[in-house]
Amino acid sequence: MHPLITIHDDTLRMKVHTIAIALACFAVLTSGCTSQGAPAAAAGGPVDGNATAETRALFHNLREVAGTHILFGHQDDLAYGVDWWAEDGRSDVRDVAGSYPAVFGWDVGNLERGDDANLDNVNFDNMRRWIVEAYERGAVNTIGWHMNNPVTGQNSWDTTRAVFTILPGGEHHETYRRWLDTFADLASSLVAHADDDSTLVPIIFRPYHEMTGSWFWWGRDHTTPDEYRQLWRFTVDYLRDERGVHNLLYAYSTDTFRSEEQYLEHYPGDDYVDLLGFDDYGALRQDDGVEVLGGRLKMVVELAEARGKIPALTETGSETIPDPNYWTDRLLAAFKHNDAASRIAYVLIWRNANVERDRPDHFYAPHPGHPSAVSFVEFRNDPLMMFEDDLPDMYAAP
Ligand code: BMA
Repeated sequence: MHPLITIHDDTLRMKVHTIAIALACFAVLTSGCTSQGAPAAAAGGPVDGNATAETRALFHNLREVAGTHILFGHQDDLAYGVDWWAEDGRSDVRDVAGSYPAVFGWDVGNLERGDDANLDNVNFDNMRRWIVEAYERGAVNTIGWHMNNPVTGQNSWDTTRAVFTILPGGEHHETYRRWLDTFADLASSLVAHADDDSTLVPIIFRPYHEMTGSWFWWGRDHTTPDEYRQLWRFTVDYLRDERGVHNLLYAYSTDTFRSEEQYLEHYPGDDYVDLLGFDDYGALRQDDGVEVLGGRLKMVVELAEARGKIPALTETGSETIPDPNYWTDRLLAAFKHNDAASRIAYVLIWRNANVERDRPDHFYAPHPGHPSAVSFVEFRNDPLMMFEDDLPDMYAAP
C-alpha cells in the first residue's frame, strides 16, 4: 500500500493543493501546465489532467491495488483460443480457471492502414465490442500497437530507420498524424453503457514497446533515445490536446534491461507516463530465472513508486508452457521473490494463437487439458492473484 498523508481540514487541504499546483507549475514552466493549472502527473494524477472520471479512477485504483494484489491479464483472450475462433463469451483462461482474466490485452496493428482486422486477424468491430464488454464486467483493457513502418509500409519488424521521418517537420509526419487519427477514432468509439449513462472505456495505451530491443523500427539500434522521447511526447500531446482523447493512460514498456539507467534510457518523463512496465520472456528460461525476474520486478516497482506511477509486467509467458508447474513454481515464485516484486499492479500473458488459422505451438496460457492446468488453478486461487471475478470496482473514485 502507498503511504498517504491525510489532511482532514478542508481549508488547509485547499491551501496545500494550491501551493502544490503553484510549485508544480513553476517547476515545469517551460513545458506548460494543463488547463486545470498543474501538470496533472506532478499533482499525483494521470498525465492527462482532463482524463475522464473513470480513467482517473483506474489510475488511482491500479496504484492502490498494487501492493496487495496482482491482476492477471491475457492478450487477445476473448478473440480466439488454441482451438476456437471468435466465439462470443469464450476464453481459454476461463475454460481452465473458471474466471475471465482481470486484464485484457489487444493490439491495433494495421488499424493505421484502414484494415478491417489487426495483424493477427482480429476484426476491429469485434475488438471494440469485446473491449466494451470486458469494461462493463469491471475488467481492465490495454492496447498495444505493432505499427507498420511508415517509410516502407512493411510491418513493425522492418527496421528501416523511420522515427525521425514522422516527427514534426519530418517527411512522413502528416501520415503519422493520420495514423494517430485512426487510433483516436477507435479510442473515442469505445462507448460503454450506451443505453444509459454512457461512458468511454478507459484504456492503458502501450505504444512503442520493447524499445530496449532492436527488432522493431522504433527499437534501440534504429533510433536515438532523444528521437524516441520526442515521438512519445508528440504522440501524447497530439492524442490528448489536439484530438481531445481523454480515456487513455500511457504505459512505458521496455523489454529486458540490466540497470535502472538502461530501463530509463528512453523514458520520456514523468509528465508523459502513467505506468512503468517491461516485457520479459527470457528471465524464466534461465535456471536462476526466479531471482532474475524478481530482481527486475523490484527495480521497476521501486522506480514506479518513487514517481507515483503504476508498475506492471506488461508481457510475459512461456511458449507452450513446457514446465507443468510454471505458474506456481516460476511465475508466482518470482512475484514472491521479494516484497517489492509482489507490488506490480498486473501481469499480462501473451496470446494463445489458434492452431488452425494462425500458428501452432504459439500459446502462453493453458487451455483445457494442458499439463499446466493444475498449477494454473493453484495460481488463480493464490490470494495474491486477482482474476475478473475477484476485482473490486476499478472505476469508482477512490
Ligand atoms: C508476436 C507474435 C506474432 C504476433 C505479434 C503481434 O509476439 O505473437 O505472431 O503477430 O506478436 O500480436
